[in-house]
Amino acid sequence: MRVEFKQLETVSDPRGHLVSIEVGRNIPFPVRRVYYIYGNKEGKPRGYHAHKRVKQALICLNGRLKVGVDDGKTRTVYELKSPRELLIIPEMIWRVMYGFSPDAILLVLADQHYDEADYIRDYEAFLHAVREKTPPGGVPR
Ligand code: T46
Repeated sequence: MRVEFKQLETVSDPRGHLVSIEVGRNIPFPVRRVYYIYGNKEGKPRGYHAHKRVKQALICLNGRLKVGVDDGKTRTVYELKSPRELLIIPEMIWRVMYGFSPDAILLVLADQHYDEADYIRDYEAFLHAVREKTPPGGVPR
């Protein structure tokens, strides 16, 4: 699984808009945990970690924010600015969330329950773990 940024199918009619999240259709993993982040203070970035196993799907329900993702080789920044956008982040991706607008609400769907032991919070340790998995030449073991 790779980082994926997708537009969610939206059903619009004169009343407004409806977006449906369905495991196996637009979410490529079972969902065992849902959490959301709101009221994030300006200039207070979050994240700075990777997960050993947890996969997540991020949707900015209101406002906007940026998400920087890093697989150990390439860094990409996504701006989440619409509830129609979905960012899938698989395991072993370093992430930083920043640039939250005051009204931002970030919804996260995760495939596993919360477990601090799943976090890699040291960037050097993350790089080391990624390089162990991918030897020179880039062919994963
Ligand atoms: C991630 C990004 C997108 C819980 O008790 N249960 C939970 O499900 C989560 C996610 C966190 N917590 C506790 C652990 C910490 O004491 O909430 C506190 C803040 O967590 P953290 O500093 O890890 O939050 P963020 O915003 O840096 O990262 C979170 C998720 O932890 C992480 O998995 O990918 O959002």
